[in-house]
Amino acid sequence: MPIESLRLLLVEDNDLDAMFITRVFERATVIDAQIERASSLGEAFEKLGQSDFDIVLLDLGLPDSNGLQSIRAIRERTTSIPIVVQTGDDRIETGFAAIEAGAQDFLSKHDLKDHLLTRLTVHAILRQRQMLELQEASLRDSMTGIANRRCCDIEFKRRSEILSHDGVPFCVGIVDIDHFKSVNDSGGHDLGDRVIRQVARSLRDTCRPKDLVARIGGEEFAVIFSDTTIDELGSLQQKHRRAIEELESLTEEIKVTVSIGATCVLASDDNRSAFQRADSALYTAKKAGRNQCRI
Ligand code: GH3
Ligand code: MG
Ligand code: MG
Ligand code: MG
Ligand code: MG
Repeated sequence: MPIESLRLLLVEDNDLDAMFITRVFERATVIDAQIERASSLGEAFEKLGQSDFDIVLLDLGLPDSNGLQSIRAIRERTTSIPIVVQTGDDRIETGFAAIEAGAQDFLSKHDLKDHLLTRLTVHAILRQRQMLELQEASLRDSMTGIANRRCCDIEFKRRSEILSHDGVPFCVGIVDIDHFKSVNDSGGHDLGDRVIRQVARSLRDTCRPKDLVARIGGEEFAVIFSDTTIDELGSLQQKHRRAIEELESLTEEIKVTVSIGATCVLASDDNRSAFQRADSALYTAKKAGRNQCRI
């Protein structure tokens, strides 16, 4: 993963030290660092409140704080930013104490030149990766691995904007497993969970690459049919319904089917109004006997 730019908060009271570090980054070609300098812990707090940083490079001797106090004080404010400590004290114990206080790494001032760039870049890359993983996890349903409601809301908003700016139509559907309570009742909760995962997989495998399938409730899923008109909607719904009807049964007694209600989204719709229409269509499909689709 390339680091295009590194936002570094340099907390250093010594002008010469600060200049040296700034120059190391200016000369570097692999990384484009934006450095903000704070000369005291107080100033560092101000800057941390004002902008986002990828990393903090912290001098342990500051006019308004000293040693491990600085690390603890920063950690109280933010847990996610990596702190790399630089110290003139070469004893390994000092480094370990810094880690214990909440820093990610420590560098001796005596060999800063050799290690500064690589170590800071590595910490910044690790942090970016962690943030990406967190972001991805926040959009996924942990039980099925497909998108969750939050992801569905974001995609709905995106498609709505494309609809109003460029007139590209789209549709939404709600898929609900039929008589799911009886699956739980007869086969237990674990079997119920397996059925939910099986249905999620089928929906995901049946949808087109441009569509989104999300789990929005216990045994309820949403499909966002991108770039789709009402004329195409019926056959797309049926494709999903049939794929699930044809799934291999997990047990002999249980035949899994779903009902699907869908609607074409209007420019005047918001998330709620569109899904309410899909939900009424779903209700009609249930009342008509289940294992059916309605628009
Ligand atoms: P209908 O055909 O009308 O949809 O009937 P139904 O039984 O599927 O509908 P209902 O909404 O009454 O029941 C849904 C059940 O799903 C109730 C709840 O206990 C169960 N459920 C919800 N989330 C989960 C889950 O994550 N795992 C399992 N195993 N069951 C769940
Ligand atoms: Mg210093
Ligand atoms: Mg100092
Ligand atoms: Mg339901
Ligand atoms: Mg149901």
